[in-house]
Amino acid sequence: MTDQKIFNELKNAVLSYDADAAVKATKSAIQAKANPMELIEKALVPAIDKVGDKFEKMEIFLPDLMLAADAVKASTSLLLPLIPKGGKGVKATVVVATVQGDVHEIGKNIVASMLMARRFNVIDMGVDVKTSDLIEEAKKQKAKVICASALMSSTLGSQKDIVDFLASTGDRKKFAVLIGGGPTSQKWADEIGADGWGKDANDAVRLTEKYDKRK
Ligand code: B12
Repeated sequence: MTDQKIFNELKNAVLSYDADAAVKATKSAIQAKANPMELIEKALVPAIDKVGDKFEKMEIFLPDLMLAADAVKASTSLLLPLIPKGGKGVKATVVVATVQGDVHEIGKNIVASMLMARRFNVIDMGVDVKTSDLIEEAKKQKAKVICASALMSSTLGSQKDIVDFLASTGDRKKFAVLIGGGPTSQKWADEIGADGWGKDANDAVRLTEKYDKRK
């Protein structure tokens, strides 16, 4: 079990918009053998959520939000490679992306890393990925699953575009389309005809494993 002091140090680094302090806290947490996923879930995510709330209430402004995000990214870039990889062999190919119009990447990166740790062949296309490019790549790579992340109400429509685009080209059944991100929900997934919705990276892995078993 990780010491509360370690979580607090990392949380406070994000809350004070300090990437250097986040790196320092992450390095000492790693040295203390803290669990990387626990650090992400119990320190980084609550801290960036708190910053997001302050931004929504206009208590802070975009430059602070950007600095806090930099602190989270600096820490996750040290933690994500440490997630233990299990077993041998490679499972299905999964294309992961943040949808067109959306540059939020932290959650998408966590999803991609967790899938890699579970031996999926992950093609991470990055952020603000054009719907047609995403589908072209999924076809080229013979992917089984597409994971699409959207963090804003204004970009939810891009998730629907993926499902609609596949239907319009007769390719809908070739891929399981999984969606996630802040404003998404099971209701939204049902509404747009996505195959699954997940609240976190564990759900992304669970659903991908389910569709990997499908013929
Ligand atoms: C960090 C951040 C930023 C950073 C992003 C940095 C980066 N490199 O990623 C920066 C500063 C760049 C930014 C910019 C903007 N942001 Co911003 N941002 C956030 C913030 C605070 C945190 C997001 C985050 O990283 N969370 C942590 C991760 C771990 O969580 P997550 O992404 O939800 O992912 C988890 C799950 O959702 C799930 N998941 C994610 N994807 C998927 C996919 C699948 C398939 C599955 C199964 C699961 C899954 O698993 C993940 C891990 O557990 C949120 C507030 C919030 N609480 O979400 C606002 C927020 C998303 N941003 C917001 C806004 C408005 C903006 C800007 C428009 C601001 C502006 N005026 O310019 C721009 C957008 C630019 C654009 N075109 O995209 C709003 C959106 C409001 C809305 N509902 O539409 C929010 C909600 C803040 C707010 N409350 O007002 N932002």
